[in-house]
Amino acid sequence: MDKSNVLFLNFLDVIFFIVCVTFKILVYGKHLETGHMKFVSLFIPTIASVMIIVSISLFFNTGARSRMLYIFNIVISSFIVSDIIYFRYFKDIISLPVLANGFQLGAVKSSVSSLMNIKDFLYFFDIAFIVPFINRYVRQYGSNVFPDYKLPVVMLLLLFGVVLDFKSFYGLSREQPRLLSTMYNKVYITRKLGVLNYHCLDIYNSVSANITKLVPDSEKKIDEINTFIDNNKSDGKSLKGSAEGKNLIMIQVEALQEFVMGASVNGQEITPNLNRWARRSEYFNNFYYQVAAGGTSDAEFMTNNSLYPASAGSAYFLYSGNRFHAMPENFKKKGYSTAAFHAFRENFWNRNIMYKKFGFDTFYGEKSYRGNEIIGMGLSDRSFLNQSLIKLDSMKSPYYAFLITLTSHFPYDQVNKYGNFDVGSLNGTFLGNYLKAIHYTDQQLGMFLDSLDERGTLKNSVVVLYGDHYAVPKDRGNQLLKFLNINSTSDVNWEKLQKVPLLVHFPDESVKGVNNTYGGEMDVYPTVCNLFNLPEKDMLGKDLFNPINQRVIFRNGSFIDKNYYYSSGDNVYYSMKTGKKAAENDRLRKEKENVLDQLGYSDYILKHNVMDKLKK
Ligand code: GP9
Ligand code: MN
Repeated sequence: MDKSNVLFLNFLDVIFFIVCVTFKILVYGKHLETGHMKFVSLFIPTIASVMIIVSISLFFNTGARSRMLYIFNIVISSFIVSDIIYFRYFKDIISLPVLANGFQLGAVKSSVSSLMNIKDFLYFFDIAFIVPFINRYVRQYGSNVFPDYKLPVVMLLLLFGVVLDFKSFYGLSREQPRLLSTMYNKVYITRKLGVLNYHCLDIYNSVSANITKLVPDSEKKIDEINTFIDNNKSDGKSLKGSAEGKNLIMIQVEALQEFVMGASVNGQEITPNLNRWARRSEYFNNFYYQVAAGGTSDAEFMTNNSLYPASAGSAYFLYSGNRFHAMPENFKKKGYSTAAFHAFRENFWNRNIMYKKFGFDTFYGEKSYRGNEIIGMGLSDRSFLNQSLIKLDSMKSPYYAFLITLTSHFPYDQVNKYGNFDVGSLNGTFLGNYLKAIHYTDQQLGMFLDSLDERGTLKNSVVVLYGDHYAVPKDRGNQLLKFLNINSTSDVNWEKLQKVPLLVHFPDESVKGVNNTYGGEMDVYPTVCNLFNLPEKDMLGKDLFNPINQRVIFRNGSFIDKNYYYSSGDNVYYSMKTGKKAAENDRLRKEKENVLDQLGYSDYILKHNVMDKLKK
């Protein structure tokens, strides 16, 4: 075979691949129209992933090399074009679990062809009209990579790609620690790491989750879980069936932390409306959020399933193929109609798929609302709650309605849209901004609850309202401790602040008062089952009106109760009374093991998808 005299022509296929595929990925990045798209930052991970492919291809002889690059070009371009079409409709990137479930559930409502654009096919132009010629040329005149130094050259290129790529992944994992395992913001990952890295990460996460599912489940383990579930039920009958046949309106409030309840800033109540409604409700003041990496979605997952969140990643993505016995399905068996309301992208946190799995008849997402007032991430709580009132009116009773608010979402920087709540010396601080945001949301919730009251809806409805998770991250903790006049920065004091309010409002306010029972999001579903007389079969939480214990378990194995806080990270117990460290004793050690068992049961149920094999 003749060799070309010009070196670069020997590697025309390689050079073309590097230039063209990098260009395609960068242009695609621009399609994601996320505002401040930076080419430079996308360039590094993109070129890194391209170099990895190229270095592997250089191992082979010219024919195989050009064919391999050709196939990769086709695969990458197909990913890009399908992603673009998907993005047009969902404003998100395709992922394997979504593909596996979404299409089968009819999630793609609009036909693919109507979303296609003739320009999309430009991504295939080179594949059809250029690469075949280049490949023919290279097969004739091209040469293998420097035969004498093949291994070192290839290894060097590979190392270059891997190190550069690793740097980008590492940087992102530092910037947003839970992002890579949960993939909750796929657009962001793609923007930061490039489409190639994104899809590799997606495949890795899905495959590793599926491998654990393949291990067969054991009868023994299922018996053990069933025994636990049996012993976990209380004999108490307090308020049993007291809400039978009534509606349930459950409101999950974004970043509503408990410390704002009853508190004032600059001489004014922060949450005057929630304070007023708390007085008219059963108010749980020792109620903790128990979310892990799945944030908001973990809170929803727990309150509707009484299962713990995934130990890593998000249950909404990892277990979207599972069978659940969720609250909506349970209500539906009693003839209820059910709907979820959240005016944000339907597929964010995989909600469109999970809500169907849970048995919601309807999901009113972003597309079901008029986008007439945007604050921060999306539709304002004011508009969301106003439009939801109308939707609620049209629901067939009895119903279960689950609403999730959005405006008071981190980083609380839309201060001039929250109204003019003056937080005095806290103006311009992170905490001050949060107080403004939550004051705004409190106003909208007040309007919503008052309207339900005026319409007479509350006469035949129970309202459950709680916060999803913390508002103030630990690295801003000092501002909060100062605001609350807490001098000690000890772990137990911080932990005591990780509460969210829980209000249960009964028709005619037949039950109200402050309830000190220790509980958390895991306990909402069993509590609802008791009130509405729903079968309570396979839940890991407890009924808060008939508590069998006073313990709250966190995903990382820490737990808190009236007397002790156990911090799993450093394996230390604290006395709740004195705040001082406490020595481990037999009872505590047993408790610690028991906690890990319970988390393990939840993991087992999810990983092996055995909900239907548990207690009937
Ligand atoms: C968006 C919202 C945010 O739909 O639920 O989730 P978070 O970031 O709080 O987990
Ligand atoms: Mn949230």
